[in-house]
Amino acid sequence: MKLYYSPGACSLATRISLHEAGIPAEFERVDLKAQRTERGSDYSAINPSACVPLLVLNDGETVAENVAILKLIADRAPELRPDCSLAEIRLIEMLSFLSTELHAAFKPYFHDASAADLAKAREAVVRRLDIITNGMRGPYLLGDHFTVADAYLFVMLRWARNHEIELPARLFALFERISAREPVRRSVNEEERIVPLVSASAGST
Ligand SMILES: N[C@@H](CCC(=O)N[C@@H](CS)C(=O)NCC(=O)O)C(=O)O
Repeated sequence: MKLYYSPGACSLATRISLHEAGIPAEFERVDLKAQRTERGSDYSAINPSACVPLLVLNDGETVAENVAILKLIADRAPELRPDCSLAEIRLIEMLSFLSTELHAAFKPYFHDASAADLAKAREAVVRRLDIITNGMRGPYLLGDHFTVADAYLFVMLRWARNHEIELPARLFALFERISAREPVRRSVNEEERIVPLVSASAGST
C-alpha cells in the first residue's frame, strides 16, 4: 500500500493505523499548498479532492476520506475494531463524528481565519471534546482496547495541544495512553524527522 500524507495532518491517523496493524506501506509526502508530491507529481491529478490522506491499495485502487480509509484498515486488522455490541455501527458512528464534527471544527485553524472565527472554532472544538469525553466507553474511546478511532482522535488531540486548548482530564489521560504506544511513537517520529519538502521537491526522492 501507499499513503499520500502531510506531516502532522489527519493522514497521521492512517500511518498510525497501518503501523498498529503491521501492514507494510510506503509513504509519499504531499505539499498541500503547491499540490506537488515529494516525487514531483501533480497531486490534484492523483486526488481530485486535493486532500490527504489518500491510500493506494496493492491492486492500484485508491481510497480517499479518513472514515473510509480507517474502516478499511480496521476490516483488515480486526484487533483495531471495537468489540462492544453494535461494534461496526459504533465504529462508523465515532469515525463520522470525528470527521464531520471535530475535524470540521478545527478547519478555521488551518486557514486565514479572523480572531473572532478562531474564538468560535475553539468553542466548537471544546464542546465536541466534551461530548467525546462523556461518551467514552472505557480507557480507550470505544472500550478497553485501541481502535482506529483512537488514532484519528489522537491526531486532533495533538492539534488541540498545539493550539493550547485544554483537554478534559479523561481525554488527557487517553492522549497520554495513546502517545505511549510503540506504533504511535514510531509514526510521530517518522513524521517529525521529515525535512521540509521545499528542500526535497527539486530533486527525486
Ligand atoms: N474529507 C476529508 C478531509 C481531509 C482533510 O481535511 N485533510 C486536510 C489535512 S488534515 C487537507 O488535506 N487539507 C488540505 C486543504 O484543505 O487544502 C477526509 O476526511 O479525509
